[in-house]
Amino acid sequence: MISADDFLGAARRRGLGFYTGVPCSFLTPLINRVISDSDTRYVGATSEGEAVAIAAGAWLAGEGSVVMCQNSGLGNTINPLTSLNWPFRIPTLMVVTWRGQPGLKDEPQHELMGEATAQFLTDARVEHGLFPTRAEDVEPALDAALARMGETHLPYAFIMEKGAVGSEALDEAPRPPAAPGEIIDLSTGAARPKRYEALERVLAGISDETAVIATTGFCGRELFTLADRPQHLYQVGSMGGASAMALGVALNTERPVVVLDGDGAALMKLGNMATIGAQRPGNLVHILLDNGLHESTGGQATVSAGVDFAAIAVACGYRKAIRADGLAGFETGLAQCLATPGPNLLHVRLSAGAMDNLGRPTITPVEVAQRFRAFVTGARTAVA
Ligand SMILES: Cc1ncc(C[n+]2csc(CCOP(=O)(O)OP(=O)(O)O)c2C)c(N)n1
Repeated sequence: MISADDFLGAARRRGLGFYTGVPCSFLTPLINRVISDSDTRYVGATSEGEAVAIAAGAWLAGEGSVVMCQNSGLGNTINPLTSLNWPFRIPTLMVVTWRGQPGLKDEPQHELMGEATAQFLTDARVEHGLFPTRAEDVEPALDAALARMGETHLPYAFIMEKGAVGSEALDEAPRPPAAPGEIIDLSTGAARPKRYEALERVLAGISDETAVIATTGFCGRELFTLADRPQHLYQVGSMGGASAMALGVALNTERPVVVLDGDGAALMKLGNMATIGAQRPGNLVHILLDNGLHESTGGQATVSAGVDFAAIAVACGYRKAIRADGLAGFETGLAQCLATPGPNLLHVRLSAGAMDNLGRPTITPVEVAQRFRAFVTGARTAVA
């Protein structure tokens, strides 16, 4: 057994200070210490997949990041691990508990995943080893893991057995209730714009200092077709993960961060909005391009017509949520979102239809990630 500080201190000396995840009883001491220690930052995620995307965002902003989760939550990580970390080559350290370890008496719901944990990680291209349980093994284990992450540019997981870390009390300050956010309705019944027309207005309305993350499908392809710039991240997979990634970026940079989300994607990971509202990054603007469709896959309806995203955002803790239905309102709303501290949501209802000459990013995801990271961290150096 080690103490939480044995691990956290060694990790901190190696640049790992940003933690996110979902708790597990095997992880309790480590998580409790991360939360209690003012030198480490912990973002509680609503799902393990969201945590992987938040950690990826932190890495894109130059911060070493760690995801902590139960192995039963690995299923929630498979989409971002395979379609975000792998294609973009984003390394994250993971601490995954081993509930249902063969030979250990555990609950029936952990039996199958207990047998499958290592293979599951292998299949997701996540190299792994046992979490160190002797103090003298911590630094060599971390060095080996980080060396592999440096070589592969992929995540590495420590599999944590029961009782690996000695107990720690939780010293968590109660979260004060957030000042209520404001809903501004700029809807006028004007003709609904198309997504690319809104994207043109975004490009015209944001500063050159702004980092932009575009959700999967036509959104990123249209953004690339309109303009390809180092501050753009075209998130080709990990549907629903764009806003979580943007949160991870926003919490680790002083740059403005704009995320371009789709209604289908936002609905897939609605919990992201609760985490954004709780973390309240002042530099995050969440633009929801709502065409009521899964347009990129053939135009099947989403359920967004009955969803009041502005009300959800404010209920989650966003500072401001603006509704717009025409280009003029969209432009005004964007300016207001950028001018006042966030997180702010701009929800625009769009008409269907993509650009005629729709391209696909010709730059690879690896190049996109490296270029974006250089852009974001450049700002941090300048600001410091
Ligand atoms: C996990 C996952 N499920 C399904 C898909 C296939 N897919 C790609 S884009 C897309 C539609 C996204 O809809 P929305 O966010 O509303 O954006 P739009 O296509 O309308 O611009 C779907 C279903 C995917 N990429 N990932």
